[in-house]
Amino acid sequence: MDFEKITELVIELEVDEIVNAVKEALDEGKDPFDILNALTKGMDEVGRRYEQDIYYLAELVLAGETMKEAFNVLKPAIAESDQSKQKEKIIIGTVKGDNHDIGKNLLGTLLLSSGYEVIDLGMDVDPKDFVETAKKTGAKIIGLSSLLTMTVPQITEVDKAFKEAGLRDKVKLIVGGAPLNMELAKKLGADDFAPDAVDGVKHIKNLLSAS
Ligand code: B1M
Repeated sequence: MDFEKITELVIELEVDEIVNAVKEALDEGKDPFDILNALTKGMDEVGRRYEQDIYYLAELVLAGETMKEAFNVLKPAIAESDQSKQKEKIIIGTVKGDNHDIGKNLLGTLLLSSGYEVIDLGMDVDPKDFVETAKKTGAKIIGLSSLLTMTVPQITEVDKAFKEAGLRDKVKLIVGGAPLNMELAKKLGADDFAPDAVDGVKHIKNLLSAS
């Protein structure tokens, strides 16, 4: 199974075929991170086609399903390649009102592979749920994903919710998503911003070692 074929299956929205293709690539001994890369390339092209009105909402939904199915097969292989034994807890979630979770899931998978315990609250997460989960688990890092310009102000709501609970100095908020940059992230109340999931893992490592 070559990587181009995997990229093509994502672009062609082949939800059924993608599972077998990823399994086949893993059975052939392909590096799970290279497979991840091929999948993400496909998703980038889906995004381009949507922007050019070649694909519409129905295709986006199918693309989301295709990526999810592929991640499900990849996750155990990525977790197995986990070398380190640190088990720091990281809470991740997509902000309230936002139902995009592919980037957030990618971050979760990479964090898992770096040896962290990932507590994934899913999409459309209420600020209070981040606070309650941090209280229960003692997690020091909260990773927020926001893909919509409309939902970006939710970052401030999460910041506020932690302040109101008297826990803001116990956690670091890191955010990611296309409408954001470092300046905006800080203005909204976050401590850090990462442009992609790979950088997200690096930033989280730095935040933890500085805390
Ligand atoms: Co929608 N969508 N979508 N969508 N969608 C975008 C985001 C959009 C840019 C498309 C466009 O118009 N060009 C646009 C947002 C515009 C804006 O506000 N700025 C948009 C819109 C408008 C909408 C709807 C409003 C459409 C409608 O209903 N008319 C609607 C909103 C629904 C809602 O959320 N309430 C909607 C719906 C959907 C689907 C549900 C159909 C589907 C999501 C499926 C799913 O996630 N389960 C979908 C998709 C697939 C997209 C695009 C095509 C792809 C997003 C994606 O998964 N990319 C997207 C266009 C695009 O991105 N070109 C688009 C791949 C993924 C790996 O990237 O999530 O950006 P991304 O994550 C990146 C970085 O951002 C970063 O790392 C990843 C790369 O490594 N990152 C982090 C993300 N989170 C991070 C956290 C970190 C660190 C890094 O640390 C904590």
